Amino acid sequence: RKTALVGLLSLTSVAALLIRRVLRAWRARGLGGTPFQVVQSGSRLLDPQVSPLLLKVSIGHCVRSWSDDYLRRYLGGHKIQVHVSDTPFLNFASKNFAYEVADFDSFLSRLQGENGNKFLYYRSQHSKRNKAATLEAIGLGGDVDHGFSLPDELLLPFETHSTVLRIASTGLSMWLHYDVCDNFLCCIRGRKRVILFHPDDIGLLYISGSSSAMGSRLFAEADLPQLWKEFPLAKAAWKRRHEIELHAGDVLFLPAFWAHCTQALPHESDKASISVNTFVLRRDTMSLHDPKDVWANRELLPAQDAVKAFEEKILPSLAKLPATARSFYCRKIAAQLQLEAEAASAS
Ligand code: AKG
Repeated sequence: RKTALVGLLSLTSVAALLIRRVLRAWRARGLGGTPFQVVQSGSRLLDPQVSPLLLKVSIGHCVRSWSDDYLRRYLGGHKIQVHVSDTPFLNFASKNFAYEVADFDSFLSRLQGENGNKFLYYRSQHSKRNKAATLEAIGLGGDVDHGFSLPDELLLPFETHSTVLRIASTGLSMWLHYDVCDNFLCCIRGRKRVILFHPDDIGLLYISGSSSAMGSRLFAEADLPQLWKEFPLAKAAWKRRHEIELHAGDVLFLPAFWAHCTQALPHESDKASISVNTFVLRRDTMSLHDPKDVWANRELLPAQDAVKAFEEKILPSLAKLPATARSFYCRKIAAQLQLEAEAASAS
C-alpha cells in the first residue's frame, strides 16, 4: 500500500508540474522567437538590462467602458489629425499615407463603416505643438475618472513623459521604429500583435532616424521572402525576434531602444483597435533626454552630439581620403566602435 501511495504522489506531482508549464506557456502567449515573461508587479523594471515584460496589472475600467459612444461623449467635436492609407502596412520612410484633419465623430464612424478600403490611424497629441501628449489634454483625464490609470507601484520609480491614445483600423500595422523612453503599452479594445527586437540588433534593421525602411512589412507574411532579398541582414534579427499578442487589459513593458512594430487585430466585429501608452523616464538618466522631445523619439543629448560630429566632422574627413585608405579607416573605426558596443552590452 505504501508503494502505491508513493506512486500516486509522484504521479500527482508530475501532473501538477505539467499543468503549471502549460499554464505558464498559455499566459505568456509569446508567438515567435524568444519566449515572453509574465510578471505581476514592477520590481524588475528598473534593471537596465530588462527585457520586454507582459504585466498582469489592472488599468482601470476603460477596458469595459470605452465604447464608441463613451469616447464620442468626451472627444466628440474634437478636430484630430489622422493617418489615412490605402495599404494596411504603414511605412514612415516611404510615407505611404496622408495626414487628414477630421472630427472625432466622423473618424469613428469611418473606422466602423465600409470606408472604401482605407486604413485609419489616430495618435493623440497635445494641442500645443511643443508639449507632449496627455489624456487630460484631449478630455480623457482630469477630475472625471475616465477609467485609465497605471498602478502607482509601476510608475513610482519613473517620471511620466507622456500618455497617448491610439485608435487604429483593425488590420493596420504601425512601422518598425524605436523610442528613447521606456513604455507601458496597454491594450484596451481589440488585440495587438507586437514584434520586438533587442537593441543589439539595431544594425540589422535598416533604421534611418528612428524608423526602419522596412516599414511594417514584417507583418506581410507572404512578402517575407521578397523582404529578405531587399533587406538581407534583417533575416537574422527576425529569427531572434520577441513576439506577443496583447489582449484587452494586457500591459506590455517595452523598454527604450527595443525596435518594435505593431499590428491591430480584431476582436469580434469591432473594427476599432484602441490602446493607450505611457512613456516614462528613468530618474537617473532624465538629464540626458532632450527637453524638446514631445514624441519620445529624439536622440539622447550626448547621442545628438555624437551624430552631429560624425556627420559634420568624421564623414567629411574620411571623404578626403582616396578609396583604398577610406575603406581601410572606415573599417578600422567601425571595428573600434564594435568593441565599444560589445563592452557596453556586457556591462
Ligand atoms: C508605441 O507605443 O511606441 C507604439 O509604437 C504603439 C503603436 C500602436 O500600436 O499604435
